[in-house]
Amino acid sequence: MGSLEDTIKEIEDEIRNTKYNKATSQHIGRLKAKLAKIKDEAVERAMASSGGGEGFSVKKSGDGTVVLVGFPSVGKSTLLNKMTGTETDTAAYAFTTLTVVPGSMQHKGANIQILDIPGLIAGAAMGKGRGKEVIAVVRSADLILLIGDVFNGKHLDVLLRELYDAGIRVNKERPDITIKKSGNGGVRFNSVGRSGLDLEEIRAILSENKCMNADVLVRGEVTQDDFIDAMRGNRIYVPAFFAINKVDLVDEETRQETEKEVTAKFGEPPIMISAHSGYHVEELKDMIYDELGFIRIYLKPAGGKADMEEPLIIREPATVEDVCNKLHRDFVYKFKYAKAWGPSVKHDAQRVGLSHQLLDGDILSIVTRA
Ligand SMILES: Nc1nc2c(ncn2[C@@H]2O[C@H](COP(=O)(O)OP(=O)(O)OP(=O)(O)O)[C@@H](O)[C@H]2O)c(=O)[nH]1
Ligand SMILES: [Mg+2]
Repeated sequence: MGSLEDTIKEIEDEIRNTKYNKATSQHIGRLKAKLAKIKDEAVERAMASSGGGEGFSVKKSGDGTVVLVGFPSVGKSTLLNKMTGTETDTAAYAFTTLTVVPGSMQHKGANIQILDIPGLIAGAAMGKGRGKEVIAVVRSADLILLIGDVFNGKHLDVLLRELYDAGIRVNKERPDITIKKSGNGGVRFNSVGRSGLDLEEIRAILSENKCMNADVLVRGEVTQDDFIDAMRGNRIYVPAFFAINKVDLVDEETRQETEKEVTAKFGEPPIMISAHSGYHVEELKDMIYDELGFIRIYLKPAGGKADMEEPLIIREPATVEDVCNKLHRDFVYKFKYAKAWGPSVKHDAQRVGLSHQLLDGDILSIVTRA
């Protein structure tokens, strides 16, 4: 184990100590690709060896799933209880929660699933402290709510690094990179717009993964890390934001300090809350709702009146097909056509197909075969 950690550290040091320029870019690319490979393999080994994990997985349900991620004792379970009325154990000692506890929160008509998980610790990506199960749950969420408390804003880096090592990329669009391996012909590289990488760098990175022949297409500007991510695969891109809990315990000055610290490290200000007193918890619910990007679709039975009281809640981007799938499994098979009124169409009662993109406030009438 020690030697693997040493190897990782050695490579990391070398990357840090090499200035990136035209002459070193291939070397750095190769080192980074090597590092990613070693780390991925270590994570895979840890995941395979740390046992089956009894009944840890939870079925996703509701209109969207949020997972609460943070170190032990920051108040994740207390917050879940506050937001959902669930009764999970909370306690003043670490590792109170040992499994995934789901709760559901009703907000503005949406039914949002909230998952409380055991506290994440350093090394989680490598399977430490039920890391395997925790990471699997985090990877499946639609939104990550990172939670810290006023005393440990500093631990933020560790939290973000664990997620990163587990292949989770927060608040980042998936870079538009296609790598098609081929039998021969070497590496061919095309880009739409300025990619930021050159053929030699790409070739160096690919060869580190024993890939000598490939067609590469990059749209937009990307980094070496983006390219390595695309090559390794198995990366997920999830939105996330930060909440700092227990603000009731400190004075205004400490609050502001923590807020500043987190903002500097994370790139955007956290929401300051108290799960105990409920301070800013309603605002937090609003943020979750907005972040999940819900839209409301009013359903109208053919020949009847639209139900303007209880819209169907679905996440953007949503097509008619997505709505059908949410209503009933058979709807897509029996689908004839649909009619729409509202922001997504040019005129009332416009005929639309399964692939039509819906917008917030649309009224939809689906016509199926008997
Ligand atoms: N003063 C104050 N205490 C809080 C707040 N939120 C949680 N606590 C306390 O902090 C302790 C830990 O809370 P938990 O909700 O169990 O923390 P957790 O993050 O679920 O911890 P693990 O399950 O061990 O990962 C408990 O004693 C809570 O009562 C808060 O907003 N203010
Ligand atoms: Mg807990």
